[in-house]
Amino acid sequence: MIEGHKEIEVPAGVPVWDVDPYDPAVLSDPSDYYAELRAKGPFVYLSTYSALACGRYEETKEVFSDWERFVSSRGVGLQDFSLEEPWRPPSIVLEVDPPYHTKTRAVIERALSPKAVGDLKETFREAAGKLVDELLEKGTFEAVEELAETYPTTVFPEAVGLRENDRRRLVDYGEMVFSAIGPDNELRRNAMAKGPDVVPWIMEQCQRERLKPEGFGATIYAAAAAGEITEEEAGMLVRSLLSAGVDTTVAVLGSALWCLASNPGQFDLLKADPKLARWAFEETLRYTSPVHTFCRTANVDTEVSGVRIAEGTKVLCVLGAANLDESHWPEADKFDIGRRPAGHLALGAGIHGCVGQNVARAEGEAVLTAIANKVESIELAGQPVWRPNNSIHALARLPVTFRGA
Ligand code: OVM
Repeated sequence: MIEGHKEIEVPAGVPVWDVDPYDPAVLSDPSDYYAELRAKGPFVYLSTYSALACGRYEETKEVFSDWERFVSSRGVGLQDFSLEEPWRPPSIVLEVDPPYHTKTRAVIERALSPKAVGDLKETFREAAGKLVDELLEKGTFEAVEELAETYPTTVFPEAVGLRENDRRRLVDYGEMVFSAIGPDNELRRNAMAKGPDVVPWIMEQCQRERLKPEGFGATIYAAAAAGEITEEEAGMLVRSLLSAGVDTTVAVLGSALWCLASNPGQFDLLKADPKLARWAFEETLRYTSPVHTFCRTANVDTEVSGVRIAEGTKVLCVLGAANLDESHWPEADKFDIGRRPAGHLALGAGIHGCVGQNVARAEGEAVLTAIANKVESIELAGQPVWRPNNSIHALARLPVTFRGA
């Protein structure tokens, strides 16, 4: 066993690479690692973890979306849940396969439907306008804390219907669930150390009586009242919202601001046509991949692009590398809001594709539209600092200056 999964042989023709993708230095500045991973071939064997990794667009998409051969029920991190006990009861939507997945996914999809999210758009826009006004007033501010964290932790708990909001615990829980996808390294251990304070609070907020009669949580509990799922399953699906809905949007908003601050020509295009906000958001997803890596587990002996993959093999699907693959994306390393990057893998692909993407887009569009309408220039006011995490690519600090029109 290695990191909770079976040790595998090096498949014929696959290069052995001793890089540690979870080294904080790689996580903070992954572009060389991404490029080398793609250059080495469709798959590499990571000797540090006895696992395969892929970072070319085609193979990453194939492995990530083929739920029959590459299952999620054995965990989407390095640990194989068929061999080791996970750190928390598995998610009943992320870490399961059909047919069970089909049922839970339908419930959460209904709660986060285009109609449900459409009803929130005005509230999201108002909150974004107000926040951007406040930041313009300040001029220079810390964009991770004061924008990227503040916005989602204001609008999202409200949309879920939480009666109690605790920004710190919501962000720290995200840090835990996403670092849990990686190896038992210092990053994971530091995040997990907050568990005793954070986990009981999160579990408490998932209970029916803790939720308002309207919101995503209420819709999920309505499915329990209708007998579609149990009350306990409803609580677990609310836990999924709180697991996946905070750190991801925190990451993408910080990165969007970084992209605009470092590409003033692109910000000019956005200001000239604020309707491009949705494409600026989409291109930020492709260009920065807020979720950089998730794993799958081969559940059968199989083959991808001529490479034999044995049952029990963990495959790191490096979404961040696939989204920058120059053989799929012309001028992949350019942030270009005119690109319309359909098919990027930042939200996954296939049956496990991000179920919260309507919510994420509504938040992103609201914030970027408010910035496009109100802000004349965005400048870096200091060095951006990245925050290494085993599966999230996000900034820790981003000092910026907004100047008004
Ligand atoms: C969950 C969940 C879903 C997506 C991502 C995630 C690791 C968690 O259902 O708990 O983060």
